[in-house]
Amino acid sequence: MEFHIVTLFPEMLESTLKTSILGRAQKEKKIRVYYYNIRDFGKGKYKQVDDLPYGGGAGMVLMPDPLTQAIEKAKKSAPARTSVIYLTAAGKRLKQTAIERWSKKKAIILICGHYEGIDQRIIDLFVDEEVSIGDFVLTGGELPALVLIDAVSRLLPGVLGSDLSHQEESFSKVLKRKKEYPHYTRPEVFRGLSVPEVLLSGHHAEIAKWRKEHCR
Ligand code: 4G1
Repeated sequence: MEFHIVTLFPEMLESTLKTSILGRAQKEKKIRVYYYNIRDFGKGKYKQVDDLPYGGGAGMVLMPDPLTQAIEKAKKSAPARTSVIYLTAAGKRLKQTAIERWSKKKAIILICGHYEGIDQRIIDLFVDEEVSIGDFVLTGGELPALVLIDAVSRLLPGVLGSDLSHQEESFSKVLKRKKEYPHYTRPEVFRGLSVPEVLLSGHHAEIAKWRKEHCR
Protein backbone atom coordinates (compact mmCIF):
# COMPACT_ATOMS: atom_id res chain seq x y z
CA MET A 1 0.00 0.00 0.00
CA GLU A 2 1.12 3.55 -0.75
CA PHE A 3 0.99 6.48 1.68
CA HIS A 4 1.39 9.89 0.02
CA ILE A 5 2.01 12.54 2.69
CA VAL A 6 1.75 16.30 2.23
CA THR A 7 3.68 17.95 5.07
CA LEU A 8 6.02 20.76 6.15
CA PHE A 9 8.17 18.26 8.08
CA PRO A 10 8.81 15.08 6.05
CA GLU A 11 11.87 14.27 8.20
CA MET A 12 9.61 13.97 11.28
CA LEU A 13 7.60 11.24 9.54
CA GLU A 14 10.56 9.63 7.77
CA SER A 15 12.62 9.14 10.92
CA THR A 16 9.72 7.42 12.69
CA LEU A 17 8.63 5.30 9.72
CA LYS A 18 12.13 3.91 9.12
CA THR A 19 12.10 2.46 12.66
CA SER A 20 10.95 -0.99 13.80
CA ILE A 21 8.10 -2.85 12.07
CA LEU A 22 7.18 -0.13 9.58
CA GLY A 23 10.84 0.23 8.59
CA ARG A 24 10.95 -3.48 7.79
CA ALA A 25 7.60 -3.21 5.97
CA GLN A 26 9.11 -0.52 3.70
CA LYS A 27 12.26 -2.57 3.02
CA GLU A 28 10.04 -5.53 2.10
CA LYS A 29 7.87 -3.23 -0.09
CA LYS A 30 4.73 -4.07 1.90
CA ILE A 31 4.23 -0.30 2.29
CA ARG A 32 5.61 2.62 0.27
CA VAL A 33 5.78 6.15 1.68
CA TYR A 34 6.04 9.29 -0.50
CA TYR A 35 6.60 12.80 0.84
CA TYR A 36 5.53 16.15 -0.63
CA ASN A 37 7.14 19.07 1.19
CA ILE A 38 4.84 22.12 1.20
CA ARG A 39 7.95 24.33 1.72
CA ASP A 40 9.16 23.37 -1.80
CA PHE A 41 6.23 25.40 -3.16
CA GLY A 42 6.61 28.36 -0.76
CA LYS A 43 6.51 31.96 -2.04
CA GLY A 44 9.50 34.25 -2.49
CA LYS A 45 13.01 34.31 -1.07
CA TYR A 46 11.83 32.95 2.31
CA LYS A 47 9.61 30.23 0.81
CA GLN A 48 6.59 31.57 2.69
CA VAL A 49 3.82 29.03 3.32
CA ASP A 50 1.69 30.78 5.98
CA ASP A 51 -0.26 34.02 6.11
CA LEU A 52 -2.52 36.05 8.44
CA PRO A 53 -6.13 34.92 8.83
CA TYR A 54 -8.86 36.99 7.11
CA GLY A 55 -11.12 38.38 9.83
CA GLY A 56 -8.24 38.64 12.27
CA GLY A 57 -7.37 36.48 15.24
CA ALA A 58 -4.29 34.78 16.59
CA GLY A 59 -1.83 32.69 14.62
CA MET A 60 -1.28 31.94 10.97
CA VAL A 61 -2.99 29.86 8.29
CA LEU A 62 -1.32 27.68 5.66
CA MET A 63 -1.60 29.51 2.33
CA PRO A 64 -3.72 27.75 -0.29
CA ASP A 65 -1.31 27.99 -3.25
CA PRO A 66 1.79 26.13 -1.93
CA LEU A 67 -0.47 23.50 -0.36
CA THR A 68 -2.41 23.07 -3.62
CA GLN A 69 0.80 22.56 -5.58
CA ALA A 70 1.95 19.91 -3.09
CA ILE A 71 -1.44 18.16 -3.17
CA GLU A 72 -1.56 18.21 -6.98
CA LYS A 73 1.92 16.68 -7.14
CA ALA A 74 0.75 13.93 -4.76
CA LYS A 75 -2.41 13.34 -6.83
CA LYS A 76 -0.30 13.03 -10.02
CA SER A 77 2.03 10.46 -8.41
CA ALA A 78 -0.71 8.42 -6.67
CA PRO A 79 -3.16 6.10 -8.49
CA ALA A 80 -6.25 7.74 -10.03
CA ARG A 81 -9.03 8.72 -7.58
CA THR A 82 -6.86 8.20 -4.45
CA SER A 83 -8.72 9.47 -1.34
CA VAL A 84 -7.42 12.61 0.33
CA ILE A 85 -7.55 12.63 4.15
CA TYR A 86 -6.95 15.79 6.20
CA LEU A 87 -5.89 15.28 9.84
CA THR A 88 -7.68 17.91 11.90
CA ALA A 89 -9.11 18.28 15.40
CA ALA A 90 -12.39 19.20 13.68
CA GLY A 91 -12.58 15.80 11.90
CA LYS A 92 -14.45 12.59 12.58
CA ARG A 93 -12.85 10.54 15.38
CA LEU A 94 -10.45 7.89 14.08
CA LYS A 95 -11.95 4.40 14.51
CA GLN A 96 -10.77 0.87 13.72
CA THR A 97 -13.59 0.49 11.14
CA ALA A 98 -12.14 3.33 9.04
CA ILE A 99 -8.63 1.91 9.52
CA GLU A 100 -9.87 -1.41 8.08
CA ARG A 101 -11.55 0.34 5.14
CA TRP A 102 -8.35 2.27 4.23
CA SER A 103 -6.24 -0.90 4.59
CA LYS A 104 -8.10 -2.31 1.55
CA LYS A 105 -7.05 0.62 -0.70
CA LYS A 106 -4.05 0.79 -3.06
CA ALA A 107 -3.12 4.24 -1.71
CA ILE A 108 -4.21 7.20 0.41
CA ILE A 109 -3.07 10.84 0.47
CA LEU A 110 -2.63 12.43 3.91
CA ILE A 111 -2.49 16.19 4.53
CA CYS A 112 -0.73 17.39 7.70
CA GLY A 113 -1.68 20.90 8.79
CA HIS A 114 0.33 23.45 10.80
CA TYR A 115 -0.20 26.78 12.57
CA GLU A 116 -3.97 27.31 13.09
CA GLY A 117 -4.77 25.01 10.18
CA ILE A 118 -5.34 25.23 6.43
CA ASP A 119 -7.44 27.52 4.21
CA GLN A 120 -11.04 26.18 4.12
CA ARG A 121 -11.00 26.19 0.30
CA ILE A 122 -8.39 23.40 0.33
CA ILE A 123 -10.89 21.27 2.26
CA ASP A 124 -13.70 22.25 -0.13
CA LEU A 125 -11.62 21.52 -3.25
CA PHE A 126 -9.50 18.48 -2.38
CA VAL A 127 -10.38 16.75 0.89
CA ASP A 128 -12.55 13.61 0.94
CA GLU A 129 -12.38 12.86 4.67
CA GLU A 130 -11.49 14.89 7.79
CA VAL A 131 -10.13 12.75 10.62
CA SER A 132 -9.19 13.53 14.24
CA ILE A 133 -7.24 11.32 16.65
CA GLY A 134 -8.80 13.05 19.68
CA ASP A 135 -9.82 16.22 21.47
CA PHE A 136 -6.59 17.99 22.33
CA VAL A 137 -4.37 20.64 20.82
CA LEU A 138 -1.32 19.68 18.75
CA THR A 139 1.35 21.65 16.90
CA GLY A 140 0.74 19.79 13.65
CA GLY A 141 -0.88 16.87 11.86
CA GLU A 142 2.28 14.74 11.54
CA LEU A 143 1.80 12.70 14.72
CA PRO A 144 -1.86 11.96 13.87
CA ALA A 145 -0.72 10.87 10.35
CA LEU A 146 1.79 8.50 11.96
CA VAL A 147 -0.95 7.05 14.17
CA LEU A 148 -3.14 6.41 11.11
CA ILE A 149 -0.28 4.88 9.05
CA ASP A 150 0.73 2.60 11.94
CA ALA A 151 -2.83 1.37 12.51
CA VAL A 152 -3.43 0.75 8.77
CA SER A 153 -0.03 -0.87 8.09
CA ARG A 154 -0.31 -3.53 10.78
CA LEU A 155 -3.46 -4.85 9.02
CA LEU A 156 -1.64 -5.36 5.69
CA PRO A 157 -0.59 -8.91 4.76
CA GLY A 158 2.95 -9.73 5.90
CA VAL A 159 3.57 -6.56 7.93
CA LEU A 160 3.29 -8.30 11.33
CA GLY A 161 5.00 -11.41 9.97
CA SER A 162 2.96 -14.57 9.44
CA ASP A 163 0.92 -14.31 12.66
CA LEU A 164 -2.49 -13.63 11.03
CA SER A 165 -4.46 -15.02 13.96
CA HIS A 166 -2.88 -12.46 16.32
CA GLN A 167 -3.89 -9.70 13.92
CA GLU A 168 -7.51 -10.85 13.75
CA GLU A 169 -7.73 -11.44 17.48
CA SER A 170 -6.49 -7.94 18.30
CA PHE A 171 -8.84 -6.42 15.73
CA SER A 172 -11.97 -8.15 17.00
CA LYS A 173 -11.02 -7.18 20.55
CA VAL A 174 -10.91 -3.53 19.54
CA LEU A 175 -14.26 -3.74 17.73
CA LYS A 176 -15.98 -5.41 20.66
CA ARG A 177 -14.33 -2.86 22.96
CA LYS A 178 -13.08 -5.82 24.94
CA LYS A 179 -10.29 -4.61 27.15
CA GLU A 180 -6.92 -6.14 27.81
CA TYR A 181 -5.90 -8.28 30.77
CA PRO A 182 -2.59 -7.69 32.62
CA HIS A 183 0.52 -9.16 30.97
CA TYR A 184 3.62 -10.60 32.66
CA THR A 185 6.96 -11.94 31.41
CA ARG A 186 10.15 -13.12 33.17
CA PRO A 187 11.38 -12.77 35.89
CA GLU A 188 8.84 -14.43 38.19
CA VAL A 189 9.61 -11.86 40.93
CA PHE A 190 10.45 -8.25 39.99
CA ARG A 191 11.26 -5.69 42.72
CA GLY A 192 9.32 -7.81 45.19
CA LEU A 193 6.22 -8.18 42.96
CA SER A 194 5.31 -11.75 41.93
CA VAL A 195 3.53 -13.00 38.80
CA PRO A 196 0.04 -14.27 39.78
CA GLU A 197 0.39 -17.98 40.70
CA VAL A 198 -2.36 -19.13 38.30
CA LEU A 199 -0.38 -17.92 35.25
CA LEU A 200 2.48 -20.30 36.19
CA SER A 201 0.11 -23.25 36.74
CA GLY A 202 -0.41 -24.42 33.16
CA HIS A 203 -4.17 -24.80 33.82
CA HIS A 204 -5.52 -23.23 30.64
CA ALA A 205 -9.14 -23.02 31.79
CA GLU A 206 -8.09 -21.40 35.09
CA ILE A 207 -5.83 -18.95 33.22
CA ALA A 208 -8.67 -17.98 30.85
CA LYS A 209 -10.99 -17.45 33.85
CA TRP A 210 -8.36 -15.30 35.62
CA ARG A 211 -7.79 -13.20 32.49
CA LYS A 212 -11.54 -12.69 32.01
CA GLU A 213 -11.86 -11.53 35.62
CA HIS A 214 -8.89 -9.16 35.27
CA CYS A 215 -9.93 -7.46 32.03
CA ARG A 216 -9.41 -3.71 32.26
C1 4G1 B 1 -8.85 25.09 14.93
C2 4G1 B 1 -5.73 17.56 17.44
C3 4G1 B 1 -7.86 24.25 14.48
C4 4G1 B 1 -5.11 18.46 16.59
C5 4G1 B 1 -10.10 24.59 15.23
C6 4G1 B 1 -6.10 16.30 17.02
C7 4G1 B 1 -9.39 22.43 14.63
C8 4G1 B 1 -5.14 16.17 13.64
C9 4G1 B 1 -5.23 16.85 14.83
C10 4G1 B 1 -8.12 22.93 14.31
C11 4G1 B 1 -4.86 18.11 15.27
C12 4G1 B 1 -10.36 23.28 15.09
C13 4G1 B 1 -5.85 15.96 15.70
C14 4G1 B 1 -7.09 22.02 13.84
C15 4G1 B 1 -4.24 19.08 14.32
C16 4G1 B 1 -1.96 22.49 13.00
C17 4G1 B 1 -2.23 23.06 14.34
C18 4G1 B 1 -2.67 21.21 12.98
C19 4G1 B 1 -3.62 22.64 14.62
C20 4G1 B 1 -3.95 21.46 13.74
C21 4G1 B 1 -11.68 22.73 15.45
C22 4G1 B 1 -4.99 21.76 12.70
N1 4G1 B 1 -6.12 14.81 15.04
N2 4G1 B 1 -4.36 20.38 14.58
N3 4G1 B 1 -6.04 22.58 13.23
O1 4G1 B 1 -7.17 20.85 13.99
O2 4G1 B 1 -3.68 18.71 13.32
O3 4G1 B 1 -5.70 14.95 13.80
